[in-house]
Amino acid sequence: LRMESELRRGLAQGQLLLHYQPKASLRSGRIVGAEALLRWRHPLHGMVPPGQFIPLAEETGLILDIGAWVLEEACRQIAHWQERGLKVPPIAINLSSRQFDHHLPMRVQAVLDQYGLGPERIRLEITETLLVRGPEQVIPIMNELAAMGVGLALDDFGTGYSSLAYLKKFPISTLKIDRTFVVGLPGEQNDCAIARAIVTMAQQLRQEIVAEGVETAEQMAFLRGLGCDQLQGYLFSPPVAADAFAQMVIEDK
Ligand code: G
Ligand code: G
Ligand code: NA
Ligand code: MN
Repeated sequence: LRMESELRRGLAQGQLLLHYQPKASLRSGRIVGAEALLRWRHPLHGMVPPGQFIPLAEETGLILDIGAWVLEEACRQIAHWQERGLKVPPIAINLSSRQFDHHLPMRVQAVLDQYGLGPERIRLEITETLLVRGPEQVIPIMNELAAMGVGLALDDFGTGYSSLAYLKKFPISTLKIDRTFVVGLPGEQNDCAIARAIVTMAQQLRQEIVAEGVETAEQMAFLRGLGCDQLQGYLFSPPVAADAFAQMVIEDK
């Protein structure tokens, strides 16, 4: 209860911020995207990672206000970078399943309009937990976002409920291979088989594929060999503050 009110106050008092983790092309090595990741700078406890407060925010519904803040803050930051002449790649924003209602497309459009951004400037990362509500609930919302030109990425792929039958009905432009399958590459045969199957399937479905949690050069080499498009992970860069990310983009020539 105490943490809930502290988090609410933290949101109101500007204690939340976004870090950005770059995604690199496995072909060129260039920065081709980034994921915005929430941080809470608590006045006493310092930087609190989202794993420690997002579950509570989800339970209490505070994630709706936090999610609205994240969307706006990411768009504000992108617009700010663009005004400075920075060529920032598309920024992926995580969405809680609870944000995924029929108002969402309109809300996203309003924030894009507010900051004068085209839909290709952002991506939305969703997780398989959305599917518990059933495809008839979520597919129309996904279709609306896709029609607006906002790309959807399915995060943590392979860990949740997703049935392959649903996958073909979803207008998903990107699959993110969960890091639990990346960690064992290239030594673990099972992880190799799973990674290969996911990449092959994504290619057939014409989805872009991002490997998460890439920490070693051996993992990178294996994923490149599979034809995976992008990597995200500590090997390339941890999540960094906005200014540090901007500097990486400037130096990425
Ligand atoms: O950065 P870290 O590994 O601690 O993130 C933990 C979890 O928090 C991840 O699953 C990530 O997707 C989630 N997360 C990070 N930022 C956001 C956000 O802005 N919104 C939502 N809903 N989840 C986020
Ligand atoms: O659930 P989601 O995929 O959004 O989680 C992203 C989280 O993974 C981020 O909070 C980030 O801190 C973490 N992360 C990013 N790269 C790596 C990595 O190379 N190794 C590990 N263990 N975690 C990572
Ligand atoms: Na994510
Ligand atoms: Mn993920």
